Amino acid sequence: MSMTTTGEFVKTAGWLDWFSGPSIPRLKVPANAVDAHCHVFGPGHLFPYASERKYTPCDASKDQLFALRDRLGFSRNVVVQATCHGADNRAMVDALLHSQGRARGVATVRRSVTDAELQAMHDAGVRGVRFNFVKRLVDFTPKDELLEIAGRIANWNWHVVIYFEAVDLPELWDFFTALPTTVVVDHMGRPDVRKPLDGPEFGLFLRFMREHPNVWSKVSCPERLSVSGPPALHGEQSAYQDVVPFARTVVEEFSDRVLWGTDWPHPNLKDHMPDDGLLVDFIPHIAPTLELQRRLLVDNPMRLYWPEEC
Ligand code: 0GY
Repeated sequence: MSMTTTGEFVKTAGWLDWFSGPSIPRLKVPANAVDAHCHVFGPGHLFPYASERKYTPCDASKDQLFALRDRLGFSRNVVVQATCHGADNRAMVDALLHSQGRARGVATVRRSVTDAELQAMHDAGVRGVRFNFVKRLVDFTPKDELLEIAGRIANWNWHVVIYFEAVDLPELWDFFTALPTTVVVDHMGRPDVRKPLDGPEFGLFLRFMREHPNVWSKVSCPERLSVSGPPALHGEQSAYQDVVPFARTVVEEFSDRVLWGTDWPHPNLKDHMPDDGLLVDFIPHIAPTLELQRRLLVDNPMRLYWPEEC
């Protein structure tokens, strides 16, 4: 099915739309499972895409996100502000407000954000801000501005989500380790899975987590990190196998500081669009025991996003 972008927006050339018929996962996730990394896009006629965006996606509404949540057997979402909406958090906040308390959010804010705006976002369910260092997605924001924001959001007991490429970790190390809050890394810091698991690059990421107990990691996005590819190419059992050792290492060593998410609606994929049901069925490859699955999908995200219910 082809999906459109509404309003005056035209999708980026070659854009891959999210997959509208995901399979029902064979894995029955535990009660209260949280999809801790997903987005909403627009719809553009209600929530226009930001002028500074680097891509124009197809629309992906809150109702479509909630339908996916139910189909996959999940209970809750963490909706992360996508860069195509810049620092205009209205689409994300609207999703939280219509979730009946079953969604929390991560916002993008600028230095100019007021305390009243932060409080309103907190009341809607926002619990973090995202700092993005992936150059194809955002323009540079000065580190002193980000540190100032981190200091302010700490007053609401929010955390900072950081998105960066593995090669940039050495340069960003001092900044990341100076952050005063819990720090959540998107997609394990995007390891190059062609490089060795025990090589210096992934070794630095593991050291980052070992030496800093405030650092958590999402073990999401095998479809984004994999070079060996999806099930259609290699058969379901070997889907994204090159990512497994990296994610499993992180899950097993830091089982109380890992989160998982679909990354629906999967922005900027170039070669294939994953079936979200199969992504759920990938979880036992990286979290092989029921105990690890419960920590990854329930205990950890609940502690971070719904501590009042723990
Ligand atoms: C992701 C990954 C990407 C994009 C964004 O906010 C975004 O635009 O996060 C990406 O292109 O790698 O986590 O959704």
